[in-house]
Amino acid sequence: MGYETILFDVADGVATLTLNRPEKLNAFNDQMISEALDAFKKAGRDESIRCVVITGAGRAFSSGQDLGDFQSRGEKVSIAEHLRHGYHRLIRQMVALEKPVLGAINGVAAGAGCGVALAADIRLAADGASFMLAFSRIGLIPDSGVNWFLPRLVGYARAYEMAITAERVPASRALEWGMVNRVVPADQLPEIAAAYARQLAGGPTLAFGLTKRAMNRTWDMSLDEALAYEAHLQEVAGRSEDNREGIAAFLEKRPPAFKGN
Ligand code: LHQ
Repeated sequence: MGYETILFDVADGVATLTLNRPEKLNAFNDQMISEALDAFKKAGRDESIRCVVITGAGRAFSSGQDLGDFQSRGEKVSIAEHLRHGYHRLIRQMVALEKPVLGAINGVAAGAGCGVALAADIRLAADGASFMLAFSRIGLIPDSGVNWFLPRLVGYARAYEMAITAERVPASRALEWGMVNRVVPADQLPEIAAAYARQLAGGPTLAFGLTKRAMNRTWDMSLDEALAYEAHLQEVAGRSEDNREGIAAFLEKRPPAFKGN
């Protein structure tokens, strides 16, 4: 599939997906959603890809749904159907991908763009970036996973306030609240994100993926269920080549050479 609304670049074990409609602040139209979905599928199938970076071209990460595009479809369109067919598949794909997904949040992440940013596993933000639940400004509720991700990250009161005020939360506050892992100078974000992603791509990818699965699935389990589930996944990780390599490297006092399996 040739892409027109995203860039997809693979190098050094890292796939970088750049949302690329900068004149619309990378608002999502159907084509962009389906191209991003295709790119994440590729990242899942290609074993040489061991980390994915998602970022935006220009001054925004993403302004969410392309409102002009959506309005042009007329009154009869079902938002629920649009969500199920598009954003839900993309967000599930990001969470189901058993490789680290690093959000390099270069600018404003609004509406569904905020949902996509929050679906990444780790977020690095440019110092000028911001998060905005723009939905209530147009009389909608948060969607694209925001109701699930955001209260878990920042707590209910902050999440609800962000939703009903639609205020822009700057990167510094997002850091204080735990929405982002790190804030870096805007002009250094691409290099810092790329270096971090390369480091992650050199890690024990199978264990990173199983950790993602463990943390996502145990969230609403009882402690007993969670202990049983992590023991089951640890059995798998414990049979990996990377586990053998990690132990050997430790005993031989050398850096490990993980292959990802
Ligand atoms: C845009 C957009 C945009 C089109 C900037 N669309 N053109 C799911 C399912 C179905 C229906 C509805 O929604 C959803 C989920 C959602 O995502 S709902 C939330 C949708 N997003 C918004 O409501 C955010 C709309 N954008 C904004 O509020 C502002 O653009 C922000 C605060 C993000 C940035 O403000 P500024 O930095 O002042 O930029 P700007 O507003 O001047 O935008 C630059 C251009 O981008 C401008 O076009 P123009 O031709 O005038 O230069 C905007 O019209 C265009 N643009 N967002 N979502």
